[in-house]
Amino acid sequence: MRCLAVCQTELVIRMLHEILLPSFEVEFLVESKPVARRLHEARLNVTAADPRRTDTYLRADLTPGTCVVVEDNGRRSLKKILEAIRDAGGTLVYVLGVGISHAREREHALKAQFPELNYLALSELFGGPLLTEFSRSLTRLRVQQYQRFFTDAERVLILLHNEPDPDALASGLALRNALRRTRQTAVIAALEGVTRPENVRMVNLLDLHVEQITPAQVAEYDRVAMVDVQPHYFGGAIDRVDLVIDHHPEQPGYTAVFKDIRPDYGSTSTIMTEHLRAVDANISERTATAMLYAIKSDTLFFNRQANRVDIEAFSYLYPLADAALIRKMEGAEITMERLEYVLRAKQHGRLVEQVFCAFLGALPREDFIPYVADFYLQLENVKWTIVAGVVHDSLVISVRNLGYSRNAGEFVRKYFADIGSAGGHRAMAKAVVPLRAFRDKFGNIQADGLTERILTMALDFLHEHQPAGRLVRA
Ligand SMILES: [Mn+2]
Repeated sequence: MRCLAVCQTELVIRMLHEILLPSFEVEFLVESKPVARRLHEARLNVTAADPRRTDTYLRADLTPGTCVVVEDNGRRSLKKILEAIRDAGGTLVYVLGVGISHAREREHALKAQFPELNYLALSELFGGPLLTEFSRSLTRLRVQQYQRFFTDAERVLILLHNEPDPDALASGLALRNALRRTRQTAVIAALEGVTRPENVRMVNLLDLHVEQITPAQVAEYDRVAMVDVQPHYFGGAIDRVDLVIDHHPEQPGYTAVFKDIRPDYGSTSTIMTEHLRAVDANISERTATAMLYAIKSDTLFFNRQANRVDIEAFSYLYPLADAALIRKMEGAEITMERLEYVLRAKQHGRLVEQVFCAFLGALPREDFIPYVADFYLQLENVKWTIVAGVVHDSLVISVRNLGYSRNAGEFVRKYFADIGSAGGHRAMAKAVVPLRAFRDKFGNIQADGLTERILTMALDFLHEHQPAGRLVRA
């Protein structure tokens, strides 16, 4: 393809020459004769001519298929140049903003007159990769610091939250990799082990080991790290931690020697991918597979709370991972007993204004509740799901939405933060409330009235900021 570049700045010309040359036939058009001479001596294909004149382009054999790049350094003559190009039949026009502080306004002003042109700001083209590089150096510094801090420890503990999920398991594995340790020298553990079917399946397929320990045993380790969780989660049971890496909102009230908390990340595995990349660590197929699966499952395959960094980590890990194994792990989601609760929700649930609400009664395990909430969110006409059930003596409530309506975390905090634990993100949230506290606040509601009561709360909440009838619409 042919490319005609209308430029004034030597640096821009040399840069375009370097970038475009292998794939384009590039010709430069400059106004200044001395610049043209210098570039000509450097063996660039350059012509000196007046860029504001139509015949300049006619002489240059401009066709509609020629890609024209015009440097914009803020000079007034730009419009004259663009007019001349248009009059000579040029259609593929790219304006390259160099040192333009209000690039978007500039673009709007130009497009009013030349709707076809494309505007690219040099700062935007370079900004992304440059910032990524710089933040990678920052991350590298951080990782090297904690690597050093952990280096002389004999026994390291990597502590996960109870019932470790794929993200916790993968992050634990990744941290052990970053610390360059083995199963013997860095123990991955939790206070309560893995029981949910998909987590069990991941543990088996990837041959992971999660040790179950007591809070007292934490003292037996020289260094303690937590991933995918922060100390407040353990309710004071663990009073010392050296390193915390997590993507949940930062909690106050604890000190750690090193912290890397990034609540805008979709998973802790995304943070760990950046850590490993920053120090050029070798990522084994097993670790890559675990992390890829974790990013997929924590972001519901990018359906909730995912951003550019998660997608970036995903594409970095993808070639390193075993995709077939991931498909196998995912197959474990559906089990007969889970289907029982899906059916129960169908019988007792209500769907009003795209909000699905169901009370499942007493349950032997908590994981049925978020499972059912996720399940019904897949339905065509559902934008919010709120599923509750009683586990031991607590009411557990899972909230999901499609992420573009009101905040699920705000909903549970508004009604339940004063009587239990309540928190979460925009698109997913959870509350755990002792039954007695729930009854004290909301009255002695019987099982059949509970679905209705919670549904009313949800609709009240959603109506607060939006007129009725226009609820949660995409
Ligand atoms: Mn997570």
